[in-house]
Amino acid sequence: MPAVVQEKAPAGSPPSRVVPHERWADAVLYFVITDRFADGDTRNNRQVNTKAKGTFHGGDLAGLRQHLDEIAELGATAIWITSPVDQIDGFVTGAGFPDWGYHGYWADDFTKMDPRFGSEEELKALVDDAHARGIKVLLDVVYNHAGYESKYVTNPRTSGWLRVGGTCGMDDLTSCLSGLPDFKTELPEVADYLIQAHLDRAARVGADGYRLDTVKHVDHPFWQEHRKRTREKMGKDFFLVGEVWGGDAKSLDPWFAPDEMDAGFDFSFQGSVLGWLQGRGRTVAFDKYLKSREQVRAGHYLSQYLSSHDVKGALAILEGDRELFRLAALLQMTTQGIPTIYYGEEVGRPGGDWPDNRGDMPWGEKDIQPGAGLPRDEALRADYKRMIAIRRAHPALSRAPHTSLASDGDVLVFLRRDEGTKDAVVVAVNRGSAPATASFDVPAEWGDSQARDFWKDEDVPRSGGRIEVTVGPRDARILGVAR
Ligand SMILES: [Ca+2]
Ligand SMILES: [Ca+2]
Repeated sequence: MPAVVQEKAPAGSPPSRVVPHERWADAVLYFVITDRFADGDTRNNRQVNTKAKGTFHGGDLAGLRQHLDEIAELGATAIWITSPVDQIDGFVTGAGFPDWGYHGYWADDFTKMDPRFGSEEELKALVDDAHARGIKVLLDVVYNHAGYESKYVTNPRTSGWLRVGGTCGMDDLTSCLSGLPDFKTELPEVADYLIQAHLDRAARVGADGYRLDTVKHVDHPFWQEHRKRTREKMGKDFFLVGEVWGGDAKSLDPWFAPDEMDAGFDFSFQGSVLGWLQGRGRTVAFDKYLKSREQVRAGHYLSQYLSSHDVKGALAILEGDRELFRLAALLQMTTQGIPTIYYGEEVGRPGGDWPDNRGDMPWGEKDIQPGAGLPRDEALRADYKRMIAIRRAHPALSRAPHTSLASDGDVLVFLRRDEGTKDAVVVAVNRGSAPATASFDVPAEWGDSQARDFWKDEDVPRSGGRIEVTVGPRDARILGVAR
């Protein structure tokens, strides 16, 4: 019998690999609702009805593992997956339809995996396969609450750990968010249990960090203890990105100043970018906004998204205008901070308001459930790949400060210049319907090298020490020299 059996990739198709990011500032994050991505094992399907919005759709860790190349080929360096822990076995009807815990935010038992998503062995295999492709994995973790009527509430041993009904408070920390049982994270016994349950799993599967849910609803001493213990067990690189609702460069500082986490989602980016592209507000104001994002505390990061599971997606806000959506993505990928791509938006998943913003991953002609047959915009995906590749090749785009070069009329021109790598890139975006001109002094970092437009993939001539280019209507240029 052969001693070695190849159990993965079929012959002739080695797994796609990305160059791993060296620092989190350079990461490109891809967020997946596991239940809505790919169904890799129909044997674990329960409460599955792909036609209903609030039921499980059958996606699982096995399916995500089978289609990791989809994400690797795009160029993402990290994946954030919704929580795989055991969810309550029922539904709520407050929204007017049966709504289940397919999203992973209604835990029944943090120490168990939900069989509908898969086993811990499957989670570990997913992490191992992601690592083999150069991709890191962040687990979504909820400390603030349990699912409705979860075992933590009904078990007499733990029922005192939670605020429910009349014991719910009135402030951010003690209120019962959406009526969910609120953990008394201020009690050492509760904090210890919650931290340990997640940390044990993260260690067993080799996760690279967490996306932290509902951060402002849990007390600061908890987050400080949490930071200490995650670092003790997982090392100092274990990455923590928090959801502080409404967070931006300034309002995240109470969590960054005590170093409770590395990064936070930037809730200001979507509205600012889409508003400017739609012609609302002056270019100079948008330019100032981009500059203001640098106020984030040193060593900490913003993560900018265009769509998420909690807000209306960018393509829907833009009423399906893919030209403007492409420009929004280009601004996301040429701006400081960690871009988070919400699964499927890169192929034009239409999104919409909740719960339509949690639809199935579109797989087009590929026979992958639950999103087989949903149209895919491959041209848009190809543009995403190019934007990500340009960003990864030019550290100035992820690390450098923002310097305004022009902000007149409908055209924004800015320079990103990174001292450490001597990399400099000029970005010009035209939101208007007429061609415009962008002209600027050649950055010293370019020396005598041939200037290129990486986005148009063409050489750009210079005249004296200046460059002058035309920026087409609703179009952009990304200029620099090859590295
Ligand atoms: Ca399944
Ligand atoms: Ca709370």
